[in-house]
Amino acid sequence: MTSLIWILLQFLTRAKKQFNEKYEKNPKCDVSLDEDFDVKRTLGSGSFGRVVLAEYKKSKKKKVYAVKIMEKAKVMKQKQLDHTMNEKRILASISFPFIVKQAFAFKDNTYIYIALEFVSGGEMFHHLRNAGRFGEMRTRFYASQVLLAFEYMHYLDLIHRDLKPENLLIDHKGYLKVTDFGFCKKIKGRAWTFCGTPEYLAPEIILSKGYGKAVDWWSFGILMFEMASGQPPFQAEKHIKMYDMIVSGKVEYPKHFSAELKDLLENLIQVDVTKRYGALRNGVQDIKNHKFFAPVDYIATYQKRLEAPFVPETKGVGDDSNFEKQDEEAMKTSETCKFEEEFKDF
Ligand code: ISQ
Repeated sequence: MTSLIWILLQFLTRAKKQFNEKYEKNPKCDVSLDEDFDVKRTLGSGSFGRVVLAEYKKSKKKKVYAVKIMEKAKVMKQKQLDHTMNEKRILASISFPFIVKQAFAFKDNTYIYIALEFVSGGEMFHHLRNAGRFGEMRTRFYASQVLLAFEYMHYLDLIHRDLKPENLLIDHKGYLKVTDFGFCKKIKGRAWTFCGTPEYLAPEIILSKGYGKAVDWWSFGILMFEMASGQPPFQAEKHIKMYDMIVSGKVEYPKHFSAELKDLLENLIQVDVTKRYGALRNGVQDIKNHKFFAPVDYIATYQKRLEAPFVPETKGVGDDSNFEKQDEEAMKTSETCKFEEEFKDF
């Protein structure tokens, strides 16, 4: 074994031990939205609820967070109780430069809250649509960070299951943070739940087979395709049609893709799981050592020592100008605690 691989294994072994210790503890925070935060505005919303920018009132230096707010009644109605508990517990235990950090998790009578570090550069989705597509150097810069984040997560037995440009934030230095752990799960064997985003679903999920970490490498291939071309490879108005295209695995590669990028994607967007890169005997090494990633210095990337190909414009702590305006919604209040038993461990 070369010494670099040995150092990597030592790093991952220690990271796994630290993660598991925190994961078993599942500690509680004694904070509340009204007492401790000054809510500024909504940054984004989805079926789960919304994310607001909020200033933490109890610190001397100005500190802002992106607070994810989920209504307990909605979580229950959408059968997302287990997913929500997973999200909070995993985010509280995880620590990696390219994964968003959780500062607090708390609840009140109506809602549950996850306060995350505020990542000021905005969603990759927004920058990708503005640029049309990213060049291969920029695609490689972002992909190498997702690659390291997934290597770390998979070693900890975590699958993310919802990789897409909307769930990648760009920080003030131009580096990425993976966010939205709503479908993330700690799992040793197989998973069976149908979840994710249609364009990014692996064929084995669509075909209701038991599936594993390889689904993240499929979506990693879709993400790289979308970054380098501006569009995901499988698109159709009706989901059922899109699913047919996905399970057929026929991909048209743009002429401008380099031979290296095309070769890598042919091995990631691979319907046969026994042939898909990331899921073979050498695991993630087949991807890290692929020709497309040959220019990447993974240590310098991990240490954020490389100059980013694009640095978002940000003007100081709490500048939210990289996030589009959203409709604001009034908060509900309740005299009684909703679903107290169901959320007791949150
Ligand atoms: C962190 N910073 C800005 C926006 C965010 C949206 C969702 C999750 C975390 C975030």
